[in-house]
Amino acid sequence: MVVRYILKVGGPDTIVCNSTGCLEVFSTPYPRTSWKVPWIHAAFENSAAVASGVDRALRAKGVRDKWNVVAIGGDGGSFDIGFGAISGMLERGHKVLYVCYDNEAYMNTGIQRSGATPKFASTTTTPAGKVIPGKQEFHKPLPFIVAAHGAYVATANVAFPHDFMAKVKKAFAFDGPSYIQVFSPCPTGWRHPTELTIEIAKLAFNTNIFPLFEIENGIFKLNRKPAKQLPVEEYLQRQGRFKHLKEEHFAEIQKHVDAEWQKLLKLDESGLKLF
Ligand SMILES: Cc1ncc(C[n+]2csc(CCOP(=O)(O)OP(=O)(O)O)c2C)c(N)n1
Repeated sequence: MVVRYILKVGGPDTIVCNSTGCLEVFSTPYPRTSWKVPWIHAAFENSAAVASGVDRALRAKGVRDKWNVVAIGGDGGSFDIGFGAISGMLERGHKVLYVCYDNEAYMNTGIQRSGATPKFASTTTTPAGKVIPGKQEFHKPLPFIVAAHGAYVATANVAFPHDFMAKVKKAFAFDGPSYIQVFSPCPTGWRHPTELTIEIAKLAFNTNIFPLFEIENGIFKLNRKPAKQLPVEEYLQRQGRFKHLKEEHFAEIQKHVDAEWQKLLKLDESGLKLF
């Protein structure tokens, strides 16, 4: 879904640099490919560096305006191992859109925790049991870390395709680096039926677990607010990775989500230029 929406906006004149991960694996089973646009398989950690090189090469050839350049990586490839390459791409000011499809763990290699995995999620490296109730840390605030570099930043969600595509359009038009983090449930890793994917993605929005916002010219803007905020249990209880959670865990997550949401509301109202 993420790729379909990006390419609906970008069209055939789009060059894709793809980090190692689920997307690369399932879209290129040797000797076939699902891609009908120029596509480069980067290593796990360096799609942002490869895309930076593509940007420079197109400039050298005098054809930069003809192409959209997008780097795509999972959250492991973006939050953790590829973070240095992303930071370099942003700091050098390349005209590249980096899209992180955020399925909240290293899924391709069997559901290991990443810096994007939410607190208390059970993964193979943070297994819920007698010792710990799943991952012990909250996730890394990557959109803000990216925004501090001066890039155009947005969050998106596969359940809101028009919002996502409008942000992709804006990013491709922006003369500099941009970053979109798109919420993308993984039925295998989150242990929910595939047909609940969009329902779960909508619940992440309606519980304020994954807010939709932009940071443009350093100014934070909430794009939409849930008509009625739902309790986090509604989202968490539908997924096997959270099935061990007790009342106290729900309460801790709710408290954290509410505090974060209050912060975002204040930022939104302030109109403050953060970066
Ligand atoms: C340097 C390096 N370390 C480890 C791996 C093994 N590896 C390949 S894909 C992957 C996980 C990818 O996770 P993520 O970026 O979150 O994408 P997803 O699989 O969830 O789509 C790992 C650990 C690798 N290819 N290269």
